[in-house]
Amino acid sequence: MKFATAAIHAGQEKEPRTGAVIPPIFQNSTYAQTAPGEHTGYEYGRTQNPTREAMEKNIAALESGTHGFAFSSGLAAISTISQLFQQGDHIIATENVYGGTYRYFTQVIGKFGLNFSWVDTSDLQNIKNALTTTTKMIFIETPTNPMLVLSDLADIAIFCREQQILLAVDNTFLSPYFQRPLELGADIVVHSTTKYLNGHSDVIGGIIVVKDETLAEKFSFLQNSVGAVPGPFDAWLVLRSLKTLPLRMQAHAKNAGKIAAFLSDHPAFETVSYPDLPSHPQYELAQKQHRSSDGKSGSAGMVTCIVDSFEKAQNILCKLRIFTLAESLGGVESLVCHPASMTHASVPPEMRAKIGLSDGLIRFSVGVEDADDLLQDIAQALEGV
Ligand code: P1T
Repeated sequence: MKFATAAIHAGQEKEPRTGAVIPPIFQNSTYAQTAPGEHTGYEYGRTQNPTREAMEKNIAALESGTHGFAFSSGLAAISTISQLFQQGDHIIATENVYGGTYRYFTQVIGKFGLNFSWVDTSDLQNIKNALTTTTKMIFIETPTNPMLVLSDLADIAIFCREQQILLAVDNTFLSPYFQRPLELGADIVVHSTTKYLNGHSDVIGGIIVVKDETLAEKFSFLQNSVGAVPGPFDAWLVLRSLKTLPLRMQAHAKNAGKIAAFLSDHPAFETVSYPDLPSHPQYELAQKQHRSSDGKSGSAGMVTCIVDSFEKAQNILCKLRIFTLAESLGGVESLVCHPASMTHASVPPEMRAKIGLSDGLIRFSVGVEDADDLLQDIAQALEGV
């Protein structure tokens, strides 16, 4: 099945009693048993839910995986990955990740004896230098939030295979429409489904996808044992949204390309970053790695730019009208954010300085509105800057 067909049909069967075309919301916590231990395969809502299962199977198919495990947030999914490990284990992570991921790794699970090395994973040599005898996983975010730095997944996957360590990839910024890490050799893909997968800014959720039976067993055990599962209605909303993922991703990329080009022509900015701009230092890698399954390249809707002061950034952020100043991304409506004070406020200033996340950095999540309206909105916010 091709991607656009899988987005609409994978994991979904007509409901057997009525023939309902769309899987119903099974809003129940438990299932009747005919005798102790004799049941339909469904015992308890934390362990199994048919609506959640349909959504998990659908995303697993889109990511070229075999098993999906849904969670109540992206961070709940990321925290479940960390529970594969034990005290003394070492993880190499991309130095620029979402602020909440950094906070969880450093301030929560780091206290329980997991050790982290934060490196610029865009250069494989940095990963090699950080490797120790206790390294168990490399955790990559690509493109990074918000600096849009890429890591070469195929190269890193070869290294991980050689060293027999796991490769986990946060694929939130591109969605499986533009990047499928499992096809490039990764072991684990994780998403905040809050973003492009749901795409309508009305759900908080997360998912892990794998294609290895042993990892699938471990995540099935952890999902049930830890219990950070989404409710059926949230699972259903994501499933509904996935049907239009290809259409939305193409529209995000088209609009973002126009906005990135407009911003890069404007003198107000020190830098403008978008992986599909030829000026992006990893443009070639983006062309290779960010590909839909039918061969179209594209880099979704995240664009960042830097002005030389916080005051200038604030001025622009507050003047925008169609772009709403808010955390989050990946919805049909355009958002804008000031990462230093919002999404990455929990990253220490020294680390923000190291990765180039300055107070003048503005992050756009370009939605699917009419591009002319978005460009006009930005143009009026830039008047006098
Ligand atoms: O918010 P939650 O569903 O828990 O997802 C966390 C998360 C994980 N990974 C990436 C790459 C993310 O961007 C996020 C959440 N990010 C934002 C809320 C944001 O505005 O950047």
